[in-house]
Amino acid sequence: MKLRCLLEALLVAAALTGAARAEPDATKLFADNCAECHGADRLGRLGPALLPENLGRMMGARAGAVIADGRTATQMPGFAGKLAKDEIAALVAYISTPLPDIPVWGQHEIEASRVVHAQAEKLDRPRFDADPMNLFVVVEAGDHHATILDGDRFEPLTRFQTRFALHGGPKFTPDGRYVFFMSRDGWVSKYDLWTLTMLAEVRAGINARNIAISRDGKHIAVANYLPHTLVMLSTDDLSVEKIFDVKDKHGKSSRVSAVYQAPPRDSFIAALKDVGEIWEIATDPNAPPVYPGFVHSHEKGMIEALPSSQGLFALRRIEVPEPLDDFFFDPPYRNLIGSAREGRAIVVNLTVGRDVKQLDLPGLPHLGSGISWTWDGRRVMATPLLKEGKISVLDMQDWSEVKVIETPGPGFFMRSHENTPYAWTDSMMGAKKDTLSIIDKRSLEVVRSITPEPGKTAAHVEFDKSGRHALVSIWEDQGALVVYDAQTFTELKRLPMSRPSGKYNVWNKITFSDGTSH
Ligand code: DHE
Repeated sequence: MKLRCLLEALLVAAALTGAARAEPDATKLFADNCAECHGADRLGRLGPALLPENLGRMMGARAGAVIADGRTATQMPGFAGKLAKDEIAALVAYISTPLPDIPVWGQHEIEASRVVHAQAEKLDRPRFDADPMNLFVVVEAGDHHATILDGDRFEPLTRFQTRFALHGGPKFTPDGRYVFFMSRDGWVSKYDLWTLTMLAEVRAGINARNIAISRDGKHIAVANYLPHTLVMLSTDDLSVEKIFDVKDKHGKSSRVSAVYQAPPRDSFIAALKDVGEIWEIATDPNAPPVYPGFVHSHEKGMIEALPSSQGLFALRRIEVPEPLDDFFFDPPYRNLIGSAREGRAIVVNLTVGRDVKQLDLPGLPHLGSGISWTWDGRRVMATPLLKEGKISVLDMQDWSEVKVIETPGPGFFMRSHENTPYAWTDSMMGAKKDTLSIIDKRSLEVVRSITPEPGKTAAHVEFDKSGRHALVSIWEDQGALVVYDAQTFTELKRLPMSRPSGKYNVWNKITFSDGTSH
């Protein structure tokens, strides 16, 4: 009897040990704990999509910490009391694994996602007395909010919740009334700055990069990584106007790294991540026909003419020696400089439609953050390097390097304004992340360093409409927006904000100011 009891006890113990050793079932854990908010397909519902492409730097230990402790100021609870450490680790591994197939996200899915919050009203002027041309839209990434700031008094007009993880610059209609935001989950939101109201939203992709607005303000282009599409939306009601299934002329599919507006050309220019083509898409309804040439068809074993197109959304393919992302354009939009892999940059002449120069630009230039101005009688552009504490200044005529300006560490953004002789840049990617460098655009020397708060990341500067004030972010969850006098560099005001990742001045954006991003 005793022996049987002992045996039974041993069997129970063995079973328990075995249970403790069994691998946690991540699929079941996800279905039980996460699917309700993040979707059984991981594509997002109330909560964001949980795909490696969308999570970016939120993967690994950071994702584990969020699952364990939750996220403040969101509906994400902490699971530390409910799930064991190995179960949390299994969930992290699960959401870090790409989906086996690229999900379908076409016209039907986009249209079905539409949320209409309010109708636009007919108004002659805004509902407030602040200058509508000097408003700032401040994206607060810490708790996924946006603040609309009066750029004369530096006082918030309103603050509202945005979609999770906005990325890239919001884009404004040419009259400055409406602004469009985009989230990494592909949500595009239309907001009325005159009534301070969110109007409508659609999900144009599953993992999106950025948006651009057409010269006439009628169309929005959405660059997607997932699926491989470039989506055209009407700015009126966010309805789908066209979806480009992005493939090169040989049929190879590609992610879209970014899309930009080229105002003098009345077109969008898109950077393709995986193929050696740049796409130009007409936003002029009367655009002349584009003949994209011929291709060898492996299926049919013959040379085939590619379909030509004309008018609105006519597609022109520009072949380049290798995939380029992160573009900077010269002011007339005749040339672009794009970064290729291995520290190389390629200049493409958009008029003739081919590459004209290759440059060595080691240190990973962040061309999208570049700015340009006239120096010593010639046009120059300057771009921070993501891997080195340097600013590279290039002559835009012959693309030679005019100067390399040393900064305390690698930076991400650079900003200026027509009415200031200074350019401001950060060192947020290095040890001196708390320090901004102010460069004199005449001497190309750093003339001042500013540390808004020791030990706290300082980054992303934007000027007001007049260029007299520079607004700087303290890029922390308990961060701030700091207003500086742009001539004396003295601090004028500090507004608490939650990781204000970017700020965008209506006037500077709609006039394509030299010192800011477009
Ligand atoms: Fe960005 C703009 C690409 C990581 C914050 N970023 C852009 C643009 C591109 C780009 C192409 C221009 C789009 C536009 O304005 O319409 N960013 C990339 C990357 O490829 C990269 C390195 C990797 C990635 O994961 O996408 C990257 N970006 C980041 C970040 O980690 C940042 C610092 C934090 C975040 O919020 O994701 C970041 N990117 C920004 C911001 C802008 C931006 C704030 C708009 C700057 C502006 O003033 O216009």
